[in-house]
Amino acid sequence: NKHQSFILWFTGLSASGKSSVANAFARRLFERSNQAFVLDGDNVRHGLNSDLGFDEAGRKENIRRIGEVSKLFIESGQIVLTAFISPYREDRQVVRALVEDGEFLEVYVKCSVETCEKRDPKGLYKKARNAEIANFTGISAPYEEPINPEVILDTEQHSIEECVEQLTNILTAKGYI
Ligand code: GGZ
Repeated sequence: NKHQSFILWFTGLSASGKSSVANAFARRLFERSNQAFVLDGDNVRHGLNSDLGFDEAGRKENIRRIGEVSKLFIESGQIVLTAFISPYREDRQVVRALVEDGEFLEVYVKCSVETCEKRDPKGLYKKARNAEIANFTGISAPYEEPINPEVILDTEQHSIEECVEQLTNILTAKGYI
């Protein structure tokens, strides 16, 4: 394998399916005896980064810390999967620059705002529309699409299982797994 440890950096809107695909793929890696760990809102936004909000500065610092933590995971020999909106291109680029060439794979979990809003599993889009939540990505805060991501997974057209299959095939073809 080219790389034993690397970051799969999932980026996309709220409710696009980042965490679902990342967790399903981590299970697949586990079955193949690969060491993998998922960082997402549940274990980072509520802990390490509980002091940060959702304005531009808060998101920037959120992503910076996650990048540094991911780098530590790489050093410990793991595959790290991160599932954060990470709406700013520049912030994702900062993380890419933090690790060795080829150790950062950007995975764009693609889904239109319209579909994410229809899914609205936590009712957050509704709250954002009613201005009960400010700076909500896709409604009242920007999302900058990746320009040249290593992987694009379209959760509007494909199921979570199909996306896991695609990701497996792409990483196998690239020699990562
Ligand atoms: C976007 C928000 C916001 C605002 C709370 N904008 O669907 P979720 O609930 O589980 O995922 C969203 C999560 C986004 O946190 P991230 O750390 O991924 O964001 S970033 O990378 O931009 O720092 C959503 C919830 O937190 N949430 N307020 N205003 N999402």
